[in-house]
Parts: sequence; C-alpha cells; structure tokens
Amino acid sequence: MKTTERRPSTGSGHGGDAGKRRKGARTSSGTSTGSRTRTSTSTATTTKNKGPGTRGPLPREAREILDVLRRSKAPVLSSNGRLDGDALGSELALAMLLERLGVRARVVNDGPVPSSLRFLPGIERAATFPDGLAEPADLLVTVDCGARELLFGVAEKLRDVPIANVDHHVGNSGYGRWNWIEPRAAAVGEMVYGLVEACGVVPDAAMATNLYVSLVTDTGRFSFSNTTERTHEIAARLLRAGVKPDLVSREVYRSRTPGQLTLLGRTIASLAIHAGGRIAAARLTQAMCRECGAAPWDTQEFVDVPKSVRGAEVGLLFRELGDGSIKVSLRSEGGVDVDALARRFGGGGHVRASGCTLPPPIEEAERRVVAAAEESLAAAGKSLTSPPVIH
Ligand SMILES: [Mn+2]
Repeated sequence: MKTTERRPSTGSGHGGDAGKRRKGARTSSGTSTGSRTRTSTSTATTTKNKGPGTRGPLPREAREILDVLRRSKAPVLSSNGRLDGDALGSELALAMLLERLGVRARVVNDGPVPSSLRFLPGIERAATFPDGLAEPADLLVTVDCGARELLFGVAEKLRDVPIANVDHHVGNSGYGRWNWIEPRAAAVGEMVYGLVEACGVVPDAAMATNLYVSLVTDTGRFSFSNTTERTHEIAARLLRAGVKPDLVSREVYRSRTPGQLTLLGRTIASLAIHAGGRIAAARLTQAMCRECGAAPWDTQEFVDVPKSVRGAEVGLLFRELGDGSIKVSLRSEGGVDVDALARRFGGGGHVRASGCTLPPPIEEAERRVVAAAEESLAAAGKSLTSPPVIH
C-alpha cells in the first residue's frame, strides 16, 4: 500500500477525535503486517484520482460486494453508532440503490440520529437499535465504520451474520468477510456513488441529496485536503440530479438554536494562547452547557475555534464530559505530530488530528497537555516565546 498520496482518513472516532477526515492521516498502519485490509488495486497503484465516481470498472472488491448485495435477501445496513452525515447519507443512498435493484434493505444503527440530519430523505427508515432487527438478516453491510465494535449492539446482535465492509478509514481493520476500503475516497458517499454509476442507475433527488450530504460533511464543506476534483465532479452530477445545496446547508449548518450559538460564543471567549502564539486552546465545560441550555452538536465546529487562530500550530479543545473527565481534541496545522502527543495521555488518532481523555479538573488537564505540546514544539526547534512568522 502506498503511503504517499493517501487521502486523509481516520480510524474510528471512538476514544479519539478520529471521526473527521483531516489532513495528514496516519500512514504507518498501512505498512503493518498481518491481516491488512486490502485497498483496491486501482487506487493503490495509481496516483491519479481514479476510483469510484469516475466512469470505469469498479475495483474487484467493490464488484464482489455488489454481487453479494444483489444476492442478499435480508441485508441490514449499519455504521458507527456515532452517526454523522457520511454514515447516514451513505446508508440511505445505498438502501435506495438496493431498492432500485430489487433488494429491500433495513438501516439500523446503535446511536441517535443527530438533529441536523433528520431532514435526510428516507431518514424514517433508519431504525435505532434494538429496533429493526426482529426479523433475521443474511448480510450486514457496514459503511463508514472503521472497527466492528463501533457498531455496538448491532454487532452483538448480528454476530453470526457475514459482514460486507465498505469504508474509507485508513485504519480499518478489515473485519468483514468482504472488505472494500478506499482510503483515498473523501467520503464513503463517493464509493456508494461509484456503485450507483456502475449499476447504471440515475440517482433521483432523494438519493443524490443523501450522497451530497455525505460529501459536504466529510470534506468540511469541500474545504479539507481530502477534497478532490472527483469530489467536485460527483457533487456536480448530484446537483444535476436535483440536490438543493442551499437547503442542505441550511439544515446541516444553519439550524442552530440561540443557546447553541451562545455556547459557541462562550467557547470562543475561552480562547487561550500559549507558546508565543503557536498553541491555541479553548474550553467547553458542563457549566457552560447548562448556562446556555445547549449541548455541543458537533465537536468539529468547536475544534475549529482554536484551529482558526492565525499562526497557531497546535489547536486544542478541552471538553468536560458528563462524567467529569476531560476529552481533549488535538489538531495540528504545522509539523507537530498530535498523534504522538495524544498517545502520551493514552489517546491517539492521526498526525494532524487526534484525541485523548484526561482526569479532571479541566485546568490541570489543560496545563499538562499544553506543557506536552510545548515540549513537542521545542523538540522541533520552535521558539516558545517569539511569535510565529505570519505572512
Ligand atoms: Mn466518512
């Protein structure tokens, strides 16, 4: 597996902040030995942006999975219980594709549907575990799920059902009987789009909207480094199929309550700058949530606060969880390896995006992680007092 040119991708979002596609995903896992997940040869052997979404033959793994899907009588589609736009959008679009092929699929997840995604066409068919599993299943199709245990109850309940694993996380363990892993895909929605095209199906507006939400959320509104020409090409075709980008944007990004925005404002106000401007840290406490009558809806939007400080090479979000522990989200905009940094505290993730959890109080957690980040900067020869050069 080549480690250059790899699209950012992450492991599961569980325990780390790895649920977001970020720049510079950890690549070392691709060279480990043992039961490595195969990536499709079409993407592993070319540096061009070929792959699902461009016309052309599907990789062998994808064709196998398509065959398995077509033959299945009672497939269940599922994803990481921490549902996001890619997970749900890909599931619903795949369910719609299967319907067009004459296969009735169920969608079952062990996690709630975020309020910002309740507008997705067909969302009423997404059941929440343990609903939806009364009837037997003959195939479990997982999308956007880096590890089997992230299926939570669904994995337990369907433990004897063969798995077809469709994912773009570079750290995917290949837990399926069939595995189609495309680390270069910006979103699993790109992969599902490849299946749609290979089947000669023209997406309707409902299917296209689900796929578009998958792309727009996993690329940070087409802004992360995983955004490719192909992402935009697919998006263009989805618009042609009837997607209303303004409606999607309003539902996903412009539907905050005043309390939620106040909470974001409080987080911005908490910003602290360290190491001459190279480290930015923000806080999100339970008291702030109580006072604003809101809960964080998407960690990403809060991590963007310290990450947006010009010149900051390390962005840190300290979030007090309900049990009092402190969840730290680490982002690197420079040369600091925040995977290594998070590992010092029992966490991990990727070179540019990682997470770890520390005991309370939040002040002590912040002091320890900032000190470790300063050590990393010093080790990289960076000054901790003079401001970074800003052009
Ligand atoms: Mn994804």
